Amino acid sequence: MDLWITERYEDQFGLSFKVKETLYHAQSDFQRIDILDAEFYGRMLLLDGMMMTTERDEFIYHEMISHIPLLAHPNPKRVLIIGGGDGGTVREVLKHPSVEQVVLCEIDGLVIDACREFLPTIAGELGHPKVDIRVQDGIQLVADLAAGKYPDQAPFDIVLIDSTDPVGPGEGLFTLEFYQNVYKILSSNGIMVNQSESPWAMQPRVRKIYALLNRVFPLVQPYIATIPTYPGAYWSWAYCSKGLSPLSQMNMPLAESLSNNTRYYNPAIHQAAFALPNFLKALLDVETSPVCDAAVTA
Ligand code: AG3
Repeated sequence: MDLWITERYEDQFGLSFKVKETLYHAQSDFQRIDILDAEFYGRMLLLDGMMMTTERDEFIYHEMISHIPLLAHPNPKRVLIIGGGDGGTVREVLKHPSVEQVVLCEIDGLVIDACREFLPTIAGELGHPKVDIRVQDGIQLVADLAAGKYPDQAPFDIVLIDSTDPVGPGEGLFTLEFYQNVYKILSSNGIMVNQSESPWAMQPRVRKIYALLNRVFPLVQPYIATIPTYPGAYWSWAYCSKGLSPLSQMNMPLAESLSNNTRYYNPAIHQAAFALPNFLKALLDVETSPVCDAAVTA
C-alpha cells in the first residue's frame, strides 16, 4: 500500500509526499521529530509534522539565509545561528573565508543527533572546529548576551534566525523583545536575517513579523525565493541591519568565486531576490527596494 504524508496548513490546503521509508521518529522534550525517505525529495526532516528541510531542495533555503547577509557584510567574522539544528546553515556559513567562529544555538539536542545520523549531506559540517554548538534556548541566550552576561562573547557580525514557524518552541523568536535583544548583540555593521514565512500562504503572520522588525531595525528589506516543499512555496527572509544596505558593500569578486560552489546563489540572484511584486509591497508597506534605489542613483 502506498504511504503518503501531508503537511496541512491551517486546515485549508496541504502538500503531500510519497514516503518510501521512515528512518527516525522520536518525541523530544520539545516536539515530534520525523526523518522520512520520500520519492523525489529524498530524505526529509519534519518537526511537529511541519517540513523543515529535504535533501533535494535544502540548498535553496540554506544558501539564501546565509550568503545574502554574509556577502552584504564587508568582513563577517562572528556568526550566531539560532535554531538550524540540521546544520545546513552552518555548512553554508563556513564557505566564507572571513568567518572565524560560528555559534549554533539549537534548543533540541535530539534534532542535532538525528540529523547527524540520517542527513549527513546537510549536517556534515556540525563537527567543524570553527563551530561551537550550544544546546539551549536561543531566546534565553540572546537575552543573556544582550544583558551583558557574557561580555567576551558579543557582539556578532551576523545573526541568523533559522527557526520553525511561530508556533510551538519557535514562537518566542518572533517577538519584539527578541528582536530588540538581537539588535543589542549586533556589531555596528551587523546584520540579522530571519526566515519570515510565506508571504503567499501566511499573510497575516508575515505582516506582523515585518511590523515588529520595522520598530527595531532602521533597515528592513524582505527578500524572496521559492522553496518547493514549504506551504505556499513562495518564501521570504527579512534582511535587517543598523543601516548597511544589502548591496552597497557587496564583495563582488568573493560573490563570484563563491558562486562556483553554490547551486542557487549568485550575484544576480542577490540583487533580484529583493525585487518585490506589487501585492507584496502593498502587504508589507514597502516603498522602494534596493534594486530600484541602485537604478535611481546609477
Ligand atoms: N526552517 C523552517 C521554515 C519553516 C517551514 N514551515 C513549515 N513547513 N510549515 C527550516 C530549517 C532549515 N534549516
